[in-house]
Amino acid sequence: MDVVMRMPDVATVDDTVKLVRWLVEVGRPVRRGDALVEVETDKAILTIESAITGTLRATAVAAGDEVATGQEIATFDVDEAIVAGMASTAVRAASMNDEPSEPISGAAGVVAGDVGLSVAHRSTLPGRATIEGGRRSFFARNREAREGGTTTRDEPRAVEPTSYDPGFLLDLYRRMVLIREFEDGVKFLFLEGTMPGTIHQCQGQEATAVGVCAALGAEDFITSTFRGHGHALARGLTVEELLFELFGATSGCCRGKGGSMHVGNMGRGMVPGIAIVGGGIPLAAGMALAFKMRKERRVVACFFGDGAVAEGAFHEGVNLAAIWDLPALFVCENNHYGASTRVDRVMRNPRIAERAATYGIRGETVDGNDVLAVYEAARTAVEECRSGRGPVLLELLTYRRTGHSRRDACNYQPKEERDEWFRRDPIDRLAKVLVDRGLADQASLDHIRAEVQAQFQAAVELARRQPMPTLDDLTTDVLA
Ligand SMILES: Cc1ncc(C[n+]2csc(CCOP(=O)(O)OP(=O)(O)O)c2C)c(N)n1
Ligand SMILES: [Mg+2]
Repeated sequence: MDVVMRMPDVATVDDTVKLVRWLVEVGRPVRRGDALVEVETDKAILTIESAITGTLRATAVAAGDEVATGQEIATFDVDEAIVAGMASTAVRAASMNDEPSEPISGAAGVVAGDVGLSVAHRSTLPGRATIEGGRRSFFARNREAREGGTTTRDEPRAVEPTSYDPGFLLDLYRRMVLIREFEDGVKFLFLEGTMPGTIHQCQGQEATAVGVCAALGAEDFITSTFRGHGHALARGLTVEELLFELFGATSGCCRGKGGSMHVGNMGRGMVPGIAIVGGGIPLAAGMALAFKMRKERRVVACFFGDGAVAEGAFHEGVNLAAIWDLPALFVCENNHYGASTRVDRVMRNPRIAERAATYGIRGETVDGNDVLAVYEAARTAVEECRSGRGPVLLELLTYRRTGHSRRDACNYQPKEERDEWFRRDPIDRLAKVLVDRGLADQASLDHIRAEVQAQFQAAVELARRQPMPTLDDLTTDVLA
C-alpha cells in the first residue's frame, strides 16, 4: 500500500529547508534508517534518513525546492505487515509529544505522527526590524562611550618585507609549506584507511597559526581546537610526534590517547586541543590568571573559530580576562564557516573584532592570509599582554580550502568565493613577496617544498612501525 513520507522537523528557524539531492533512486528498495535525502537548513546540510521500509515509488519535491516541515516529500510502496508495525511506533512518538497531534488514521496518519513534534519557532521570535534597530543603536552608543579606548583597526599594516632577516621569512615560508604538505599527506593516509578516527584540516589557514606562533616566546602557551595540526607544527611540535599521535601510537605527542582532535605537548607550550567549540577560551583565561598571580611574564594565545564567538564560553572567558587585565591573546580564526554554515547566517554583526569594545579591550581585524600582517598584529598584541595591557582580541580573516572534516565534501562554498580566496593563498602570497623582493628565487622555494615532502614521507614510514597501546595503557595518563 502507498505510504507518504513528510519532511520531518529538523528544527529550522522558519520551518523550511532546501532539498539538496535524493540519495535513493525512484524504484529502489529502502529500509527505515537508510540515508534518503540531503537537505540544507539555515544551520547545516543534513542527511535525512528514511522513516519507512519499502520501495521508493515517487518523489514529490526536487533538488533546489524549498520544503516546509510536514510537507509531503515522497511516496513508498510498503508491505501491509510493515505498515502495522510502523503504526505502533508512531503512536509511541505521538504520546511523547506535548502538542496535540492529528489523529492517526491509516498510513498517511502514521507519517503525520512522525512529524508531530514540530514547534512554532517563528511566532516566538521578535521581528527582524526590531533586532536590527536595536543592534545599530547599541553599537553606535557603545562606540561613542568608548571614545578612543577600545579600537578596531581595519587598515592594513604597512610592513616592508626587506626589513626582516631573510632567514626569518624563509622560516615562516617553510613552516607554512610544512603544514600544507602535512595536511595534504594526512588526507590521503585517511582516504586509504591507514589512519583511524576523523580529521579536521587547515589547508588555506597556515598563515594564522604560523604568524601568531612566530610572535610568541618559548615560555608562552597556546590553546587549540579540533583543527589543531597547523597550530602544533607552528608551535614547534615535530612532524613525527604529531603523525605518530594521529596513528594512535604510544610514541605520539599524547601517547596515542589524543588523536587528531587533541594534539599538543605541554613541554613545548601547547595545551592539547579541545574539541568543544569555545572550550579553550575559559581555559586560556584561567592560565593567564595563573601567570599573572605568579608574576610570570608569560602570555597565552588562544586559537578558536568564528563559530566559538556565539558560545557562552567566549563571553565568560573574554570578560573575565578583560576585567583582570590578563595576558591572554584571543585569536579568532575567522574562516567564514562554522561547519557548513556561513558566518553571516549566524551573526547580525559578522565583524568579530568589534565585540572587543563590549568588553573594554582592544580588538583588531587582520588579513589572516598575509603571514606578515598576522605576525605584526600578534607581536604588538603579545607585547601589550606581556606588559599588563591585555587582553587583546585578534580576528584573522582566512578561508578553509577543504571540508570541515573528512566526511564533508564542502559543496556549500560558492565557486566564486573559493576562487577569490584561492587567489589569496597565504603560501603563494609569501612566495611572491620573497621572489619579487629578491629575497629568494623560485628554485630555493621549490627545494624547501621538496625537503618538507621528504621529511613527511620519512615520518610516515616511521609511523607505520610505531608501538600501539596495549590494554595496560588504558588507565595510565588519564585523570578520570
Ligand atoms: C560546544 C560544541 N557545539 C558543537 C560542536 C560541533 N562542532 C564541531 S566543530 C563545529 C564548527 C566550529 O566552527 P568554528 O568555530 O568556526 O571553527 P572551524 O571549524 O571553522 O575551525 C561544530 C558546530 C562542538 N564540538 N562543540
Ligand atoms: Mg569557522
